[in-house]
Amino acid sequence: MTIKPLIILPDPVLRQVSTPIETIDADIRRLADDMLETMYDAPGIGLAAIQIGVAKRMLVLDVSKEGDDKTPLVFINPEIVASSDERSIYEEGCLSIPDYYAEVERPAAITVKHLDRDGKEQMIEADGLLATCLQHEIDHLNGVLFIDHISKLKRDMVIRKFTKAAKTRGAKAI
Ligand code: GNR
Ligand code: NI
Repeated sequence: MTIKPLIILPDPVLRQVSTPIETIDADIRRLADDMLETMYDAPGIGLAAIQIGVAKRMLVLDVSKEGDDKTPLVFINPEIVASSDERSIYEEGCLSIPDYYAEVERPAAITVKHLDRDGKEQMIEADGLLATCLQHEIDHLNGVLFIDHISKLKRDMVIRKFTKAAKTRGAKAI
């Protein structure tokens, strides 16, 4: 297993729409393992493949509490098939937008259809942090970031800050 470098805002790769996975083979399972290792190392509670530069519709997450047993989950080609009218607000962060947090309102509960790492069809009902995290990750598969759900003023501020930081990093590398 390998820890992969994370793609950071404003890298346009984060805006790519990921494509469905057709066959779940050894390469895909290795990708899932690398994503989990990268997520645990960060540390984060979720990761989409595009965050390590792979435009495939796969996400991993683990919303278990610290101290409890780890519960790594792999979702391949996930689809939200139902969303509650009830909404909930969570303070979100993103490994691709380090050290920035903002409240986001989303459906409180969702039903997700997907394939697991063995290629078996699964359907899960999620609420709480799991529902929020799944929606955050499925957004990544569509090139959407959590800052797209906040005010344009705040979003532009964050993008400007990260664009400046990226330029400084580039200049330092010269
Ligand atoms: O680690 C993460 N924490 C988090 C907190 C609230 C809502 C969503 C998340 S996902 C984030 C990891 C990440 O960037 N996944 O794409
Ligand atoms: Ni994210």
